[in-house]
Amino acid sequence: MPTVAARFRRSPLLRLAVATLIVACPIAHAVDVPADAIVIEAEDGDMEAGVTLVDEADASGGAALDHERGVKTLYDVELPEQGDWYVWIRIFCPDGDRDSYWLGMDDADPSPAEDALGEQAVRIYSADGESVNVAGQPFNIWFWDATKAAADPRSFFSVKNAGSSTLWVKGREEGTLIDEILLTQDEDYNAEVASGGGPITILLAAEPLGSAAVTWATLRAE
Ligand SMILES: [Ca+2]
Repeated sequence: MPTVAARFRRSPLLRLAVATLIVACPIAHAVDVPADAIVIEAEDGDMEAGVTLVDEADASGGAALDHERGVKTLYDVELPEQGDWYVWIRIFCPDGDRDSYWLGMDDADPSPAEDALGEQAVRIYSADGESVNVAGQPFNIWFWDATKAAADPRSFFSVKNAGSSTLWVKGREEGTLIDEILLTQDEDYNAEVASGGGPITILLAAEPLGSAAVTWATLRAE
């Protein structure tokens, strides 16, 4: 009795069928990320009232979040090093009135900082030339962003102490969707270019808080 693998090797038709299936399914492709990258599903955080879970086929995990203005989702992150952690988010912006988010981290200094309804945060919004998939300002398309205007400095948190910290997303313009968050100390890493705007696969099922953050280095070591 030939094994399934042997049958597979012997059958060009079966191989073609499987290849077609793989191409046909919207499986997130492997994306290069820095070894220290921490990838977080937006919907795996601790959501305050006023956060809406949105079913979204093009989002990682099939879901994204919408936030009323001033409402937060919180994430427990374990940062192995102090220093500057750059933050990227995968967002969907319907128009210029719904195209921004604030992000902050407790016990860390955001840069560039601004007031987010009483707390210091970075503001990330869609701007010309930020998506690799469309010219002009990216509306109605998922893309990764780390800045205000495309040429502005990338947003980061200056973290004083390694260890457990609370990262948060705060709604600024309701109707802007957020899918994933990525943290890395690699200033040169560009999540939009690396992913082509697509989701970055999360290989481990994340659980709300405590284990929401999974480092790529950890995954690769397993
Ligand atoms: Ca998601």
